[in-house]
Amino acid sequence: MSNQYVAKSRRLRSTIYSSRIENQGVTSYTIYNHMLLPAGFGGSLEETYNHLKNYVQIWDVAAERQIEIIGRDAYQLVQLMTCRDLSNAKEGKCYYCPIIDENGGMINDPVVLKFNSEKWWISIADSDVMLFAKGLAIGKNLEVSITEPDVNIMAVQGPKAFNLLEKIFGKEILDLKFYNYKYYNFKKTKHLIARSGWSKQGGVEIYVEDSKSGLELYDLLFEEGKEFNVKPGCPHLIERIEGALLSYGNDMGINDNPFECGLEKFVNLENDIEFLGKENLIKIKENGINKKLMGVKINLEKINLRSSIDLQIDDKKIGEIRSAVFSPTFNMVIGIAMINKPYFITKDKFDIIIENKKYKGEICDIPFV
Ligand code: THG
Repeated sequence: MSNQYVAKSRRLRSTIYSSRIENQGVTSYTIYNHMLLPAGFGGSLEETYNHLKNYVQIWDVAAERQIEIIGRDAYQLVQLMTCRDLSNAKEGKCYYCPIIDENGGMINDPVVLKFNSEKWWISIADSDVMLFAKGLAIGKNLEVSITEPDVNIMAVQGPKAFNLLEKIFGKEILDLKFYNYKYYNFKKTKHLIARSGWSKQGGVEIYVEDSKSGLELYDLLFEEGKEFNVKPGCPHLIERIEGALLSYGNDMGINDNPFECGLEKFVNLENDIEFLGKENLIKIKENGINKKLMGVKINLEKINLRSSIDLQIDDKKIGEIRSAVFSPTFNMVIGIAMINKPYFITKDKFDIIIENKKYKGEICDIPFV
């Protein structure tokens, strides 16, 4: 296989950290929300995985863009887009929310931050939520302003994250609870810090609005982090599959509903909140689903997925694998697959053909155990 470069341009946006991470040796990018998202820093995937699980990494995740909804009808619009009940949402909290269309299909799976009922941020995965929100607001005549402010998130992830953060922000930062956010002072600038992030290793996300102060903080994190073996990093394929953190566009899309994605915990159909696709989700819940995201384990030492691959039993398609990687922890390939009924219940063994060779795999629950 040959390698090609992606040509950068203004349309393919850089982040405020791009020049930093390029000096620090970023080796690959992916594109996310029309923006550069680092995907590798040299070294093997296993080395960076071990590093993330033992030390602390700083990630440029500015491509997790904020869609800001402000105005009298802001709550109504945010609620219209998600099946998660936000009627009792609290200021200072973050909410993982499926955003769905009129059929119940997944549009996005952002983290939603409530500031007050008239100001929200939707921290989006890779799809154009701003356009969807604008269309709804115009069609429904809602009094809101919808923008994408230039907020650049840096994540601090890993078991040593709080040792490092404490050096800069003091003991106070240790009291921040999971999926809560607060403003913390760094010199003369306040930064919004949330205890969240796309890894299961713990840490925070710093929503940088003042880029000058943010870059100063970025540099200081590396300086103060030396004793904790800090390194630049990025969302990690092995770690996120092992932790079953879903990736919109990879694991799911507009043709999958939240029940099929295992997100039923974030679907509230019992009260009278109004959101798009509610009728359909009620029907889907009554009738049951025909496919479901499941884990798969395959007896293989490596895999490099660029598109989904069918899974078969006796030459009949029973589903498709959508993300996969070799896991050092399980010592085999693990993956996330959309499995048809009844196989997501019966969990039979299946065949997968890669480069004309047939391998055996099995279906399991996610998270993997
Ligand atoms: N942080 C922020 N914005 C984001 C992401 C993020 N936007 C894009 C993308 N990631 C959105 N997708 C996810 C997927 C999973 C989680 C967060 C964002 C996640 N899930 C928790 C878990 O599965 O353990 C559960 C959350 C809960 O229980 O409420 O963290 O990472 N800012």
